[in-house]
Amino acid sequence: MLNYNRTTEQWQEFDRDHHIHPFSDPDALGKQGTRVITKAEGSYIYDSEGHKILDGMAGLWCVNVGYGRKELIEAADRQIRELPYYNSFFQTAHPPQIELSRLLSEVTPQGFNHFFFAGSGSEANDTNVRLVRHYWDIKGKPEKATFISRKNAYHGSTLAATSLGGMGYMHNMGGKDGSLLPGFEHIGQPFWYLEGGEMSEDEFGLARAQELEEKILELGAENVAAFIGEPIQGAGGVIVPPSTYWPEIQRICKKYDILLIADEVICGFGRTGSWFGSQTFDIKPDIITMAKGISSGYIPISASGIHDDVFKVLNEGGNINHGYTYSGHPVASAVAIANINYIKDHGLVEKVRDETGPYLSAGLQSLVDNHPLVGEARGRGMMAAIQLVKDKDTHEVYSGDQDAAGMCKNHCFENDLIMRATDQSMIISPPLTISINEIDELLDKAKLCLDLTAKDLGVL
Ligand code: PXG
Repeated sequence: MLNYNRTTEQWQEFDRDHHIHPFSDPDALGKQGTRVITKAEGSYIYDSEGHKILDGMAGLWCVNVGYGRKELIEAADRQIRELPYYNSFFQTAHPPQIELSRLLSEVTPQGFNHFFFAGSGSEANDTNVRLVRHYWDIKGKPEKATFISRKNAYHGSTLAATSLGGMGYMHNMGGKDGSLLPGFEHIGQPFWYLEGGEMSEDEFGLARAQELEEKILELGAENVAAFIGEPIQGAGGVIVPPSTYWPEIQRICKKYDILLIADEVICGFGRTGSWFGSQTFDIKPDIITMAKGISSGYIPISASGIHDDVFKVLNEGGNINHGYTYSGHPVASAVAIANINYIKDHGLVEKVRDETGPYLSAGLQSLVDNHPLVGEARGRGMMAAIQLVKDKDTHEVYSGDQDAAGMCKNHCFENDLIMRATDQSMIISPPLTISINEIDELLDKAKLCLDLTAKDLGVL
């Protein structure tokens, strides 16, 4: 039995001595000590010192239904007793994975009726790479194998997902481009506020989308398999593309016969005020990557949604030589079903679209209007970023020792609010169940931490 009664110091010591953390410097973290999170309820997490912390990040963009929902807990409990594991490799299946596939065909956009399961967003994107290459091979075009993505995109941390992603520091782990596979190319991101220069937002959206056409022509359309993009880039800093961007991407993919993959790992399951970000931006993808909100992070599971037009080809292509021990795991599938039903039964997508999304957005806009550090607030629904700037007119950001976002993140930590720093943006992505009162608390605390940061920087 796990001993829950250790002291914070003991947890920190064992953590330092035995645990390697993701995306962290082990030596620096060991010296700093970790914050030990022991329980959670609703929109709040609690640490081993008894602090009650408002979770403005829903874990890691994933706890869409909030913590402690008995429907999900009971689904796991029942399924682990009934059938804790069985595979679906050798002509077998089980009720949870079958039912989850059916339910996903109901909530995903029209034309998505087939789903391949994995354990994480990264594995789902690896699956996409393999299925897309298989698709083109079946169609007699095996040379159509290169993937185009964007700089500063995040698609996961396996080798293929790292390569799909556009994070230079990830590519360079293991030496220059040491983690970048051949066959993966990257174009500019549609980040108008910091990269738009003299262009209008609409002009810039078109220009960045047209980089796809230039890249396809450079590589030869006969060599390009697919374009992948998050409807709104999440980990990259909640980058909302100009309205001209996605229609142009769509046009180009169609013109050159390139598949379009929408990575909905963050945007999916209500976060942008639609079931999927593709619906918010009217994107018509061929493949959808789903994870995180599919089970609200209660248990690991992900899925690749395959459009009928693509599935028809795969269905005629013989064996799919791909799969994971935990593809469509029964307990994970049962929790995902309970989670999707919870989102439906509580009208969370509509709540985000009509009530809490506009409320959060108005609150953030008032920071833009009134706070010296806030240059822009961007986002949709329950997914937002506050852009910190040194100069609101030129959009110049702080740099070097004046790491405004790093300072702000530390103040949030001390004031029991989880708000992430990405470059010079503060990220907000709370549970979709967050109440209006809790949003007020989030905004009040955010303002307090921005004020403290402004004081540190000598601008207040
Ligand atoms: N696609 C997207 C769009 C993601 O945001 C993944 C794929 C990979 O999912 P897995 O389950 O393999 O982690 C993600 C994950 C951050 C951060 O710092 C974001 C993610 C993961 C870790 C850190 O914002 N997103």
